[in-house]
Amino acid sequence: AAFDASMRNGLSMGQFRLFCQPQFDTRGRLVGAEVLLRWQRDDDLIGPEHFIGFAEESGLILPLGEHVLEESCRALARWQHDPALARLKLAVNVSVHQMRDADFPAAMATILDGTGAPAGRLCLELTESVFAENMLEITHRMHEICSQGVSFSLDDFGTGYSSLAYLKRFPLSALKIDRSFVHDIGIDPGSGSIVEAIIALAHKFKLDIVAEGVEDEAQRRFLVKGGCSSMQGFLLGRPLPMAEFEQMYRTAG
Ligand code: G
Ligand code: G
Ligand code: MN
Ligand code: NA
Repeated sequence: AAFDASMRNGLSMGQFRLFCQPQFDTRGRLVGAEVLLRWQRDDDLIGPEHFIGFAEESGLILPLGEHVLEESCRALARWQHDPALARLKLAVNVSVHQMRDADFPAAMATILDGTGAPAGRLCLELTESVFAENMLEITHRMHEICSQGVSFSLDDFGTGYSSLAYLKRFPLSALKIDRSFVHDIGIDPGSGSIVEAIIALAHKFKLDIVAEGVEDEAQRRFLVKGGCSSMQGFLLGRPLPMAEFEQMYRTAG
């Protein structure tokens, strides 16, 4: 409860900060970024694994999630004025609790409207846990949001409650290969085969594919050869505070 009050206070004080991790295509061109939330509590920078679960239990995830979407859309709107940033897509993690909220599509529309963000540049990342929800309700909500121009990707693909049937039923634009498979590419041939199978599956379903957790050149080469369209990881770029990300990748001069 004390942690809860502290989080609530942190949200009102603007302590939840957006970091951006760059994403690149196979030719090494910057194509977008994933937004990763951090809690700057005095001198401590706290990662999402320490607070998202609590925020979900307390319901704070709804205003917190709106804060993340609002700031992300502000960034997308701002980026339209810089040629190097204007073509980037921004991927935002969305909790299943947000997808359960019937008001979520309307809140999304209000944020897009208020910020003037180009909806086509926003992608919401869901995890396979949404597929344990009421399927009709979730697909309906996804379609409402898609009709605004926003797209969806499936995060941590292959690790959870996945059924290939979902790839057909849900309006998805991309799959993200979980970093555990990428990590094991050079270690265990089975992981390489899983990665190849996921890429083949994505192609069949006409989905883009993003590999996460690319840490070395051998992994990158394997993914490029396998036909993976984009990737992110410490080899290519660490998550940076939004302002530093903009500074690093904006048009020089
Ligand atoms: O940044 P880091 O690798 O520590 O993120 C860990 C996990 O926290 C990620 O897998 C991501 O799904 C989740 N996460 C990061 N930012 C957000 C956010 O803004 N909202 C939600 N719901 N989850 C997030
Ligand atoms: O949404 P998701 O849980 O997949 O978030 C990605 C997480 O992975 C973030 O917390 C980010 O800090 C982390 N991450 C990003 N790149 C790498 C990487 O190359 N290696 C590892 N181990 N973690 C990474
Ligand atoms: Mn993610
Ligand atoms: Na992931």
